[in-house]
Amino acid sequence: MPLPKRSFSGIQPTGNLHLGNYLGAIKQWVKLQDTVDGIYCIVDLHACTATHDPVVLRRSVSAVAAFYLAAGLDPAKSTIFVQSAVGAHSELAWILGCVARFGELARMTQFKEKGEGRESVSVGLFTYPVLMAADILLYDANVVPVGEDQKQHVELCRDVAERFNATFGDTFILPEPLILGTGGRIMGLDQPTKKMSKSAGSPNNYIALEDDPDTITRKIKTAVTDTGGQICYAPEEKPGISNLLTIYSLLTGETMSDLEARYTGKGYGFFKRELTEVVVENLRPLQTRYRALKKDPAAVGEILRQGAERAAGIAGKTLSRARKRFGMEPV
Ligand code: ATP
Ligand code: LTN
Repeated sequence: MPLPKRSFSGIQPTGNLHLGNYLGAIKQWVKLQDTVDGIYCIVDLHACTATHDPVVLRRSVSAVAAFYLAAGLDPAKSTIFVQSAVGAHSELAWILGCVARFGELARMTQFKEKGEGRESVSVGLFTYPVLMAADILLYDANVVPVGEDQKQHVELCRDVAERFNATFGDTFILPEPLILGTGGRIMGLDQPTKKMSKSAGSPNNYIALEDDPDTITRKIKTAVTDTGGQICYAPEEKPGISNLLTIYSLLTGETMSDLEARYTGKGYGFFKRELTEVVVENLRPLQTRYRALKKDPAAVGEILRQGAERAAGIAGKTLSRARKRFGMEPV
């Protein structure tokens, strides 16, 4: 496959970023940035699909931006911006909403999971994947590096783009999801059969990128493991230890078989202490950069402003192409 030219992805500013977000998404973005034009968004419009506090939302936007930078996204190589700063996202979302089908949105598992058991859900939560399709298509993205849970949304984006192209003429590039084999789905520490999630009920579910060493130690110590006590990678039979091994392997680059060989005959307690060390040491430089960036909100704001300017230039061209094809040229 020829090298992808552009990558687009985003994270919702809805809470503490965690290891799943880092390993499943952000770490991939950083890896891609020397070979691909990366555009990375803080998707605040998506964050409003659940009840939100405007003040907390603004604070979370700054925190996510600082984490993108602290994790290694370089504004000289990648474009970083806030979704609501580029109006084209909302406009294209309306157009695509008239092309997407109610039935296909109703099949989205994220909508079903997030809506489950709630008395009322916003229309925005239902149309969420249409806005996500607009995000991706506006930038002619070839690849979308995301965690496994977003695969269905990227596939929907392709379907909607294909339908638009077939009906109104070639307009959009069809994107491919880019998902890590292991690591595309980091599981919750307290419930290793479900994905690690910032909206999980308990903070013991995730290791937040901001967690201090004592908190990380406590969370790994209490992480659910499996019966038997062997340290081997078997996600179906031993989801707890397999998840911890995945985290270890992704952070150190060591293969699963090397890790299994090294920890044969060692107990869970020993393995967990070594994993704690790995997590703490990997997060330390990121946290140091994060704290420095938090002290300089003007610098982060300027990076976001410049990012939005570049993003708006690219998005504006795609939007006017789509508008023309859709019959919205000025009369
Ligand atoms: P929420 O649980 O509130 O929906 P989230 O933790 O899933 O939030 P998102 O903002 O929805 O976070 O996801 C941002 C990116 O991180 C996406 O690419 C998503 O696929 C990825 N991601 C989220 N959780 C995980 C996980 N447990 N493992 C791997 N990747 C993940
Ligand atoms: N739905 C994604 C966030 C998101 C996104 C995007 C990811 C919104 N727009 C465009 C990739 C490309 C999520 O992680 N929940």
